[in-house]
Amino acid sequence: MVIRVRRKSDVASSEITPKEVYVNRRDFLGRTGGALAAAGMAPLVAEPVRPREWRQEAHVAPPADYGEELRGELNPYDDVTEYNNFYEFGTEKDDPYKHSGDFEPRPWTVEVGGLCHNPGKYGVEDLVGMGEIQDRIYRMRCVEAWSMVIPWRGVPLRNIISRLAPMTDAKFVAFETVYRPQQMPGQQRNVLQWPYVEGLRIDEAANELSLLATGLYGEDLPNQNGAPLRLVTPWKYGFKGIKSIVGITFTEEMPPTSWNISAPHEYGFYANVNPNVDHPRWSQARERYIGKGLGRHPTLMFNGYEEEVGHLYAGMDLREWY
Ligand SMILES: Nc1nc2c(c(=O)[nH]1)N[C@H]1C(S)=C(S)[C@@H](COP(=O)(O)O)O[C@H]1N2
Ligand SMILES: [Mo]
Repeated sequence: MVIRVRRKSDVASSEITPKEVYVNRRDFLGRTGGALAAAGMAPLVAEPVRPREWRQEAHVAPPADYGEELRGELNPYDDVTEYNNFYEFGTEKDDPYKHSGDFEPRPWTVEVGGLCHNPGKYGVEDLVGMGEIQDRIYRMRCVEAWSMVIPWRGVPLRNIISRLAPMTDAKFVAFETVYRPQQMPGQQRNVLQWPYVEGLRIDEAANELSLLATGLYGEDLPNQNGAPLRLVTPWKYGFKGIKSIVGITFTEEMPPTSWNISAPHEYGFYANVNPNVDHPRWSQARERYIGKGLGRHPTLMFNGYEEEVGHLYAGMDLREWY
C-alpha cells in the first residue's frame, strides 16, 4: 500500500532551537532534574511552560488546536513522571516511578514481522533513525477520566511504517511490550495477561499525529514512561499508548489488545476519546486535569483532535466500535 509521507523539515529541532535554550534545558534536566525529583524537590521545569512558548523554543509541529477551554499548561515534569499507568511495575500511580529503577532500556531490539517487506530485528536507534525526531506537545486523556499535557519527543510512526513497507494485505499493526518479570515486578502477578499488547489500523498508525516516542521534555524517556520506545496516539485513551515496545507485526486481522482481552465490554479496540460514549462504570463526558485542582472539564470528541483524525472513522458507529 502507498502511504503518503509529508515532506519532512530538513533541520532537526536541536539545530534550530537557540542553542543556549536547548543546552540549558538538556543540561539541567539531564544532570539535576532527576536528583532534585528524587530528593523530593520540584525541578525547575515544574515552572509551568505554556505549550505556545515551548513550541516557539523547540519548533515543534503544531499540535491540534484543542480549544481555549482545554489549552492547559504543560504538566510539570514530576506530574508526567510520577503519576503513571504501567502495570508491569504495579497498579498504583506512583508504582512505576518507584519500582522501575532496575529496568534496563538499553541495549534494545525491536522485532518487526508479519505482512511487510522489511521484517527483521532492528536496534532501537536504527528503527528511530527511519524518521525525523520531533518535539510535539499533546493533550493526553486516560480512560480513567484524567488528562495531562505532555511535551513528547519522537518519530512520526508513519515514517517508520513506510520504511517497513507493509504488504497490500496488511490492515493492522500490532505492538508488544517486553516481558521481563525479573525487572518488572508487576509481571509476576496476573493483573493483566502478559506481555501487554496493542494495535492500530494501518491508516490510524499512518496518521500524522501517531508518534513513536523516545523522550519527553527533550530528554530520553524515563523507564516509567515506557523507555526506550512507546506509542503515543493523543486522540485515543491512554491505554492504546503501549510502552517499552519490542514487537511490531503487520496483520490482516484485527489484533488482540490487552484491555480488550481483560474486559471486552469496557475497552474496545478503537478506544477513541468520546465524551458521548460512557464507560459502563463511569461517564466520559468530563475529565480532571492532573495537577490543576479538583475541577472537572468537558472532554472533547477525539480529545480535541477531530480535525486531524475524524475522517478515519467516517460512517462508523462509534457506539459499536468503542
Ligand atoms: N505496557 C504497558 N503500556 C501501557 C500501560 C501499561 O500498563 N503497560 N498503561 C497504559 C495507560 S492506561 C496509560 S494512561 C498510559 C500512561 O502513560 P504515561 O504514564 O506515560 O502517562 O500508558 C499506557 N501504556
Ligand atoms: Mo489509561
